[in-house]
Amino acid sequence: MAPGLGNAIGSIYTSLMSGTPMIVTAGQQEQGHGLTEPLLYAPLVPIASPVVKWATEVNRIEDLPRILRRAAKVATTAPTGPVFISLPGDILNNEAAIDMAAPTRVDTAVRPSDAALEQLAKRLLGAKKPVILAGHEIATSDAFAEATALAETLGAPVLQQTVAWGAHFPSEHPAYLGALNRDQKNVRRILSDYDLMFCVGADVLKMSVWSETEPLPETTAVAMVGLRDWEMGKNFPAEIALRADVKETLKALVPLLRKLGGDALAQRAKASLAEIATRNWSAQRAARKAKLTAPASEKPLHAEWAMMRLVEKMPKDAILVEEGLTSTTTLFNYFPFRDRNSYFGNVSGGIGWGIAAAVGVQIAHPARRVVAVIGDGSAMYSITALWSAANQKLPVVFIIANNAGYQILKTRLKLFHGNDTPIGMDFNDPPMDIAAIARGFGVAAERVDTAAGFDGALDQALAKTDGPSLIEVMIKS
Ligand SMILES: Cc1ncc(C[n+]2csc(CCOP(=O)(O)OP(=O)(O)O)c2C)c(N)n1
Ligand SMILES: [Mg+2]
Repeated sequence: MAPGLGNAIGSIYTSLMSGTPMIVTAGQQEQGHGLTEPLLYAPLVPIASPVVKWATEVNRIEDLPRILRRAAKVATTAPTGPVFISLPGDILNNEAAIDMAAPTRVDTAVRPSDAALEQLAKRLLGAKKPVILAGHEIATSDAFAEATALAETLGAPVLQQTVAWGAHFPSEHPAYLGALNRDQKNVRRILSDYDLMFCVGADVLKMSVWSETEPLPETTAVAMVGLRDWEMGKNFPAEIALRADVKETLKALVPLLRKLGGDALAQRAKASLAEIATRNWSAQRAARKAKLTAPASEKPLHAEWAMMRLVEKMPKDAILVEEGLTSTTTLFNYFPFRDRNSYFGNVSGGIGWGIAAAVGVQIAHPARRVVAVIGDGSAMYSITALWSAANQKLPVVFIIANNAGYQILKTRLKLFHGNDTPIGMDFNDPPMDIAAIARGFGVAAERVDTAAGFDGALDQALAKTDGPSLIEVMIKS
């Protein structure tokens, strides 16, 4: 129905951005009945169209096999994404003997031609100072090993793409410097050190807020490989753009680089990696940790300390789901991406994703622990998913960072407009008791506001495996 689909649009928008191969269905009024404009009616296909790869309505039950097979093929073919099928009531109530026919899957694990690979290899070897931009296709094509081999072979530093919504490169690898942020000036300053940016399955400098500054310096050339040609040259011209699978390409490219580069490349790469190691992600983490002191009696807690402690206490193979906004900016200085499923973040910026996402990730990875860190404001958009976690007895540990408001909006209002009197962005009248809300959904929950309280609650939550726990941690903005 139209209002139901409307409610789902924010989530479908997010799945379009993450390329989630998904078939979304919605029931529709019976064909003909819709014409009378009953309650809950509006044409569904035009509502869904802007946020899916393909949207259609079933008009005859005999068309179902063709439509379902096509929907599955479209959703799973790179670039993957959601599709939508509207199901009128008369179709849902109809019956027919149907042959579902056989599925079609398009194999996109392709590599570039030999000539294109050689051109790319020579361009990379000819660069004075190349940098690798690691994107989400490294995760989706399962190419951590190939991507680290590329960085080691070239001796090039690795930056994660500006919307770092997944684990796209192992943080503790010596070549890893961290993620680029979405501050155009900052990104431009960082990239101005490099004469070539090799984008590996990455979005090219996707930003949030307008700025007069272009994030790509004119002196940084772009080479790209990945399955999404829409991204190539979309905003910045790419000198080399290869539509191909990241893993297959790197498997062929790395040996070619070694062959063409020989001993000289090996020497240069070794020296370069040693230099990068002095300022890489691990070095930054050590320096940061050394400066951080435990806030013995401070209330509420500093977000950075809470994030550092959380990472210390999380099991090594735990999966982090994150929608913490201002409370989690420092989390990524401590939490290392170890494998491609170790982290899931909000790709679209549409808040309300986190609690529901944690439920989905825990169902997808029953053998691993899911720890979800979510802002108080964001939590309110899909708070009902706590009930689903309880209903499914999922051992998710939810950490709700309560700073009593939409802190990021307050910060931006001040930063961009000099306005220090935000309206409607505080949750202090009355204050929200999120632990009580969670208990109302059947989730074991506790509020903490001290370091010792946070430690104790975390130990208890991690020890509980028969259902979800929630820790509401009071955070200083
Ligand atoms: C669906 C949706 N509605 C509104 C917004 C605008 N918005 C962006 S951040 C934010 C507040 C987030 O608050 P919270 O989760 O408490 O994090 P904090 O900023 O306090 O760290 C809002 C309302 C959005 N991005 N998506
Ligand atoms: Mg908040």
